[in-house]
Amino acid sequence: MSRTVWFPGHMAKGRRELSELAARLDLFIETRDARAPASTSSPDAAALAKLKPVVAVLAKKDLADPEKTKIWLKGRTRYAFDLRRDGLGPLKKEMLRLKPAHRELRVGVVGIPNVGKSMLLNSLVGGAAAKVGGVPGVTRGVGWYRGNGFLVVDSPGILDPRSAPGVHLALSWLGCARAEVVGGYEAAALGLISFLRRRGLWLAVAGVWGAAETDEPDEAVLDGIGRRLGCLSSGGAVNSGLAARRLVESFASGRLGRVTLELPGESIFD
Ligand SMILES: Nc1nc2c(ncn2[C@@H]2O[C@H](COP(=O)(O)OP(=O)(O)OP(=O)(O)O)[C@@H](O)[C@H]2O)c(=O)[nH]1
Ligand SMILES: [Mg+2]
Repeated sequence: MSRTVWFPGHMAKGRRELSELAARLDLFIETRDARAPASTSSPDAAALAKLKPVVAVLAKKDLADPEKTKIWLKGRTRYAFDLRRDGLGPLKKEMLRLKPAHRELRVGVVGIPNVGKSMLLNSLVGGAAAKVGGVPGVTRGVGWYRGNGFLVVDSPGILDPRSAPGVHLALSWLGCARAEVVGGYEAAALGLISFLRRRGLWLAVAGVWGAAETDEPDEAVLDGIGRRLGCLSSGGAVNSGLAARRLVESFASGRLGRVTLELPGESIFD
């Protein structure tokens, strides 16, 4: 079994707590990243779905390709939100139609790290109740919050330590897994450059930085980016580690444009 170097104790504990909590909840909301709705699905969703209904929600819609999001919404996924701007009206309506087992409806928000679980929870309860942050691993344990007519449980992002290394590579481009899980920023950046070039998306992304069409190897492309961005060591050579970090972090935060990595039935690593 391949294990990532990043499956900290809080993930193992969160996983145990969630399955124990399931008996006290009416519904799970599984948050995913709209840029890769299949690869960012929760490793626990199938097991939780045997216990309680699970509704999948795509967050970060504003960072995804709008045409591709439309395709995803034609399938089983019904909700996509820019959690920084959109209200959650239709989702709340669906929740409140359910008959709660207790006095109030109890909902658990689950998903992998950094997909927007805490932000979705804050939007549901209407306030900055749960801590939100741009790096994976912000929420460390389960916590209950009160909304208008329901209780919501926030939970820590959980990765599957047994996922194929390729899955973690793609997650590192979206900020859902730390770069060190896949061997550092250079490995993450070279994987990203290779993927985007294979899919004909590289210029759409790196064009913002003035990148041009080339048949050079990926390492030389990263070098070119480093030079353009002024990521230089004291001797004037390109600091490729720094360039790699700038590329991965800029892509993850959406500063390089709206890109969706996969369509239904398609694998990032085909
Ligand atoms: N652009 C954009 N950013 C979002 C959206 N939803 C969340 N974010 C950002 O994504 C980052 C992660 O959000 P969180 O709500 O902390 O994510 P989480 O899933 O709770 O993360 P962990 O607790 O670390 O597992 C933050 O920087 C948010 O501002 C969205 O719809 N659009
Ligand atoms: Mg959180």
